[in-house]
Amino acid sequence: MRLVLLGAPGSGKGTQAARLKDHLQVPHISTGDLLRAEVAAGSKLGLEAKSVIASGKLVSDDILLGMLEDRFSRPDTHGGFILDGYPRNLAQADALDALLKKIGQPMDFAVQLLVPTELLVERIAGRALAEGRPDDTPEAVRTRLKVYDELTAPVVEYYRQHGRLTVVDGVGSLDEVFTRIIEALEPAPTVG
Ligand code: B4P
Repeated sequence: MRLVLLGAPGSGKGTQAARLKDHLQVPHISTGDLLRAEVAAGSKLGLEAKSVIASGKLVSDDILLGMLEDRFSRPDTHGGFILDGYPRNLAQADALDALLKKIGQPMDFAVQLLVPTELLVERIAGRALAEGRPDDTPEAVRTRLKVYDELTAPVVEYYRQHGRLTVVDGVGSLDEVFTRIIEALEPAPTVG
């Protein structure tokens, strides 16, 4: 299965993708994790991305596409994947479709996790205390939510218009949200 998870920061994409990966037996590709690994390794790309991530803005489309092409060239993606954190703007959505067409792996589903803003802020504040991620500061979170509304929300419409969007209520326990996603991915029973 080829799946993309969409949702605002804190909506549970990374959290649910980690569970879905075991259930669906396909790799979890998180562009946030790929970028954080570059930062941790101190690579040239990581050095370029570090301050952009900490500010809550988007890293350049060119860097992301290069990273993604590299990831999709690995054979573990040939049987499907869960993409989390990409696309984050319409240019990335177009680039992804072109890339997947080129490798003959069109997207099956886009799942949007829907969570109200107050709850997003609360969850990220919880993670800030637990993990101290540099982009979980109140100022960076404000920027990330604004970037989501302005640049990423249109991506949800993009998948809706292409008939590939499923919206899932992201409020509830981790198990509840997980079960909703699995149910949303199941084919509708045929009648008669
Ligand atoms: P990401 O790593 O994608 O960060 P995110 O949007 O905050 O989502 P994440 O997956 O981490 O959190 P989740 O909702 O699971 O991106 C970080 C940065 O990298 C971006 O700001 C940008 O700078 C850069 N970047 C990444 N991709 C890019 C791209 N394509 N283009 C340009 N730049 C890019 O969880 C959040 C918290 O909620 C966790 O603490 C979790 O435990 C909690 N939670 C989850 N589900 C819950 C539930 N049901 N109940 C209670 N708590 C829950």
